[in-house]
Amino acid sequence: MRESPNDTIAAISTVAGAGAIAIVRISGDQALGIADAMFEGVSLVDVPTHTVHYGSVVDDRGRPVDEVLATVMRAPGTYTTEDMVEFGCHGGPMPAREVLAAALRAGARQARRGEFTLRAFLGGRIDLVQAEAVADIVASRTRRGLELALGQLEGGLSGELDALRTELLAFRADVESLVDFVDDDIEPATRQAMAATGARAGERIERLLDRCDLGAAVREGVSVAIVGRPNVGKSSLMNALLEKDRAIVTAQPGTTRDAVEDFLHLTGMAVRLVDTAGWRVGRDEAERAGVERAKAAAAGADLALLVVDGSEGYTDEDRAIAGALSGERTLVAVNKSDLGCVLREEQLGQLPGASQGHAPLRVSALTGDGLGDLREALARTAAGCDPSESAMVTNVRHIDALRRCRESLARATTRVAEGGEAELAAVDLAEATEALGSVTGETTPEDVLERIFRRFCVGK
Ligand SMILES: Nc1nc2c(ncn2[C@@H]2O[C@H](COP(=O)(O)OP(=O)(O)OP(=O)(O)O)[C@@H](O)[C@H]2O)c(=O)[nH]1
Ligand SMILES: [Mg+2]
Repeated sequence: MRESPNDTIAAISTVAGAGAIAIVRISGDQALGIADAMFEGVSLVDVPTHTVHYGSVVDDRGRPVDEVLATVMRAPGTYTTEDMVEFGCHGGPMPAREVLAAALRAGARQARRGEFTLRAFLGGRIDLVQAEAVADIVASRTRRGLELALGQLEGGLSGELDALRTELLAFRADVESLVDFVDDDIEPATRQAMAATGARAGERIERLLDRCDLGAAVREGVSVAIVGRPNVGKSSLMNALLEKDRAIVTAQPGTTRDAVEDFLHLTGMAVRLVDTAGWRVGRDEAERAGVERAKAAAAGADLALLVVDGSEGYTDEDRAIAGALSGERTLVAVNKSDLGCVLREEQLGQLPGASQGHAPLRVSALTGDGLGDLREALARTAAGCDPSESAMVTNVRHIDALRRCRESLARATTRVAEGGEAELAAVDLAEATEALGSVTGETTPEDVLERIFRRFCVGK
């Protein structure tokens, strides 16, 4: 049988394996008929929409395979906008599989990844940005990441993009009205007024793009690189914060070579901790490579946690490392407080970050002293990388498209302001509108759609 977008589809929508219940979803024109054919209890084609019914699913010889609750939902007020039936089965691997098999026998086709959500998109219930938010909700690993994705699903970003499109279209209409004029006949004041519309739209794109990095940080968790000289206790501190032996610790300097990462859950958010190799001139090839990677990790991280050994003081080497970090995004942990601290209060005040409101913290990875304060400071500083706006671009695809939009728009605006040809500006603006449309899904090519929906699981 050839696949068609009009097929009625079915899939197990819950995770495979043990669980209290499992759900088999059916969606499409034939959903009610198919569900009714495999169900014994009431006639599912006759029941009102959005009602739940107890009964059994039976196999092809009429033998029950599971007792279920059937939820009947008629188009268009459903997840997919189509007729849908969901069977709530007993958990465990067998019942849901048998129920799915019954649905396939009754004429449904196994759904592809993300096909239910694809139908919600094709049915016009959500745009592409919202469909992607659904995938983000499923993939989110932090509460803030989840909030962000929910905001996007509720249409925060879609609203921003709509406003942008309205401005673009107004600008485009203006520019197209110029096409019939001879260039010299157009008043400079008219040109300037039009260019201002273009500039406003440009600023809107700029604001959206500014928030992109933040969006990524929240979705992935803010990243914190643990950096410092060899042997100051970076890996020990990582393990102590995570409360597990994640990174290897030895008394030998140069222990950590490859960056080791893990999520640290703080109140309401997760940060991605990255333990790195101690910074110094590496003795052997592998260590040198490790140090290079550590520098790259610090540069790529949202925050740096600089670890110094308080029992040895703040050395020239520490200072050299601190010099390579940005003060605003650096927090200092003065480790090994159990061995005593040779740094005086005023010396602590001169450490990086201190003047930016991140006071250095005395801690001991060994005894756990000061770790609570360090966690709090990390949460506070990470929250500084925290977005307040819900409409945010969380997605590389969006960033690419917005950049293309910005470039085409800027070209058009310059042409209009400087008396260039209106035809060319109109072409630029057509490109800008096209780029914007690819974010929300109006002009997204088939293969891109396919890639997007492949991110989903079967049954979503
Ligand atoms: N007394 C004391 N010893 C510590 C503390 N933290 C770490 N150490 C010891 O310091 C040594 C080095 O610890 P690591 O965690 O491997 O240090 P590192 O900074 O990751 O070292 P490299 O990976 O080699 O750069 C080990 O012997 C640890 O047991 C602490 O708070 N107090
Ligand atoms: Mg280490």
